[in-house]
Amino acid sequence: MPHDYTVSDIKVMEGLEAVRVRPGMYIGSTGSRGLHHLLWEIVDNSVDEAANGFADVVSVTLERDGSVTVEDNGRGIPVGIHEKLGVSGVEVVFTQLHAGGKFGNDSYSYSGGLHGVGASVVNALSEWVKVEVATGGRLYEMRFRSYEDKDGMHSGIPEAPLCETGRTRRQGTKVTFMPDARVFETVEMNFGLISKRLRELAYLNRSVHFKLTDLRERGNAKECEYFFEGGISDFVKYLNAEKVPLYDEPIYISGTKDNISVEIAIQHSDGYSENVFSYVNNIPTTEGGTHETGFRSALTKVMNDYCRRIGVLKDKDPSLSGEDFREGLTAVISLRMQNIQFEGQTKTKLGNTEARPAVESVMQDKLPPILEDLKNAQLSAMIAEKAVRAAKAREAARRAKTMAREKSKLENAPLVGKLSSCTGRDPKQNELFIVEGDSAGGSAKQGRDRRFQAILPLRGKVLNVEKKRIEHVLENEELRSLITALGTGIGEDFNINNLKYDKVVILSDADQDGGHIRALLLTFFYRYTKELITDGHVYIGQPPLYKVQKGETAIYCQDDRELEKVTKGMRGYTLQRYKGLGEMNPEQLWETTMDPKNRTMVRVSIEDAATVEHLVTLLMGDKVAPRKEYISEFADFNKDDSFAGKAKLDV
Ligand code: TTJ
Repeated sequence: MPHDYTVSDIKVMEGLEAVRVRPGMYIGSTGSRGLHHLLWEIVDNSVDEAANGFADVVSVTLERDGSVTVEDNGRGIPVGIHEKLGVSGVEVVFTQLHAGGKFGNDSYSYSGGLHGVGASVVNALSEWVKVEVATGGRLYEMRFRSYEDKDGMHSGIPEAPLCETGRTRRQGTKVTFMPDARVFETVEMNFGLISKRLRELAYLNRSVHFKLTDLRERGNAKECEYFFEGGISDFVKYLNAEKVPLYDEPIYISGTKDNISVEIAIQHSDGYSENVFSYVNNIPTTEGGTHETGFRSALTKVMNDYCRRIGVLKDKDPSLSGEDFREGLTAVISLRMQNIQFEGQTKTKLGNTEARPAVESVMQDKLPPILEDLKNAQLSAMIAEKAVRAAKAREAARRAKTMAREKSKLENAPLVGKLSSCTGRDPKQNELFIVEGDSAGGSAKQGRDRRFQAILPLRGKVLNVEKKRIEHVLENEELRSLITALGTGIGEDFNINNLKYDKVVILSDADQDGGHIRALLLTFFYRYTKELITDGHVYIGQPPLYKVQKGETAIYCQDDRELEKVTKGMRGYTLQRYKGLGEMNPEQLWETTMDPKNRTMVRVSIEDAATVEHLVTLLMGDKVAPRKEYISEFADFNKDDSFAGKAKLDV
C-alpha cells in the first residue's frame, strides 16, 4: 500500500485523474496514435538528454508482456529530494503534470504533434510504471500503479518513495510502462511505425544510437538499430538514394540566431519535384510554416545574387524565381527553439514569426561562402545552370499553355469531355470514381448513384509524372481532365478549398495492370496534389475477386482469405472469379464496390514521409535496376501495391 500522503499530494493525484478522465486532451486520442504518444513522450526525454550531449544510446524494447521499456545512458533523472515538494526528482517527473515538459510552454494540454505533455501523462495512462535510475555509483528504483478501489480510480500512484537498490558503475535512466488496456482501444505497439520514427530521430540527432527490440513473439526477436553520423545530410542522401543527384555531397548549413538553432541540408537531383522535410525540436512540420518560408526566400535571394556574381545572370536579366532554384531539390530543415506555436489543420505548421528571420540570417551567412568555395565551384555552377534551364522551360511552357488555351477555346472542346458528373453540388458529399477502362467506365456510369457519384473513365495508361516537368503533365489529356474534374489546380496553384469531391476513388483491376495504374495515379497525387492524400480524400476501391452463388444468394469475396471463410463447410455453390471490373454488370459493380452501404475502400495515407519519398522515386523514377530488385523482393501489385500507408475502411 502506498505510504500516507499529505494534502499537497492529493492535489497532485487529482491532476493525474484529470488525464485519465479526458486522455484525448493530452494525447489526442485513445486509438493507436494516442497509444504511441506514450512512447514518444518517454523517448523524447531521452532524446533531449542526448541532444544536450549527455547520452548517446537510446533503446526501446517491446516486452513480451506488452509493456515497453525505454533506456538511455544519460545523467539519470534527478534522484535528490525536491526542496518544495519534499519528494524525489523521479517522483516529481512522474506525478507532476507540468514537470519534465521540455519546451517550456505552459499549456500541457494536447495541441497536436508529438510535443511534451510530460512523463506524468504516461504514468496516468499506464497500468504500472517502473523507473530505474543509475547515477552517482548507485541504482535507484521506483514503481507506480493505476488501480481502482471503492473510492474510485487512482492513477499513477507511487507504490513507495524512490529507494536505493544497489551499486553500479553505469549511469542512465530506464523506464518500463504498461499501457492501460482500460484506456486504449488497442495496446498493440506497431514495430514498423516505431522503427521509422526512431530512424527519423537518428537522422535528426546525429551521433545518437537508436535501438529497437521486439520480444513479443517468443523465439522470434526482431531488432533494428539506427545511427547516422552524417545527420540530416545522410537523411537527404537517403531521400535521394533512388534519384540521380547533381552533386555527391549535400550542402550542409548550421548556425544559431536569436536562440534558435538552424540546421539545413540540401541536394539537387535531375528530377523536377521539390521535397522539403522540415522539423522543429524533432517534430515533423508537415504543413511547413515560417521556417520553410525563410528557407525559400533566402535560397532564392542567395542563389540570384550568386548567379549575377558569376555572370549567369546579366544585369538586365530578370531574377530567377524561387521555383527555378527548387526544381529537383531535396532539403531537410531542422530547428531547435523554445515556446513553439503550431498552426494549420493538423497542427503541424510552425507559426513562430521569429523562425523566419532566424533561418534567413543563418542561410545568408553560411550559404554564400559555400557557393564561393572553389572546391564547390562545379556544384554551384550546376545549380545555377539548372535553374536557368528551368526558367527557360517554364517560359516556353507559359507560351505553349497560352497557345493551348487559345487552341482549346477555338476547338471549344470541354476539357472534361469524359467526365460523367453528378447532379449533387455538395463537395462534402460528392465522390469521384476514376475508373480504368471504357467498359468498366460504362458500367460504373450506369450502376452509380448519379446524385453524388461522378465517373471519370481513363483510357489506357496514365502518364508517369515522376520524371516530368509540370508543363508536360499539363499536356497529358488524361491528367488534364482529372485536374479539371478535381477543381483544385496542381502544384503551386493547388488549393484544397476548390476540391469538388469529398472522396476521390481509384477503381482499377486487381491485376498487375490495375496495380500499375494505381501507382501512376498515386504518384500524380503525391507529386502534384499531395494534400489530397494527407487530408484523407484519396481512396482505393476494392472490387471483389469472387462471387459465391448459392441458390438465390450471392456472396462477394474480396480475396482468397474471405472466400475460404465464406465457403468453409458450404455445399452446392457456384464460384465466379472476376478477372476485371469490366466483367461485372452495372448492378454488381454498384452493389459490391460503389454502394457506401456495402463497399470496402482503402483510404490512402502517408505513414512515413521519408519512406514514401524514397519509394515513389524507386518505383516510378528512372533507375530500373533498384526498382526490379525491389519489386521482385517486396511489391505484390496484386495484393498490396501501396507505397503509401493504407488503412482498410468501410466508408
Ligand atoms: C536533467 O536534470 C539533470 C540530470 O539529467 C537531466 C535528466 O532528467 N535527464 C534524463 C531524463 N535523462 N533521461 C531522462 C528520462 C529518460 C526516460 C527514459 C524517461 C524519462 C521520463 C526521463
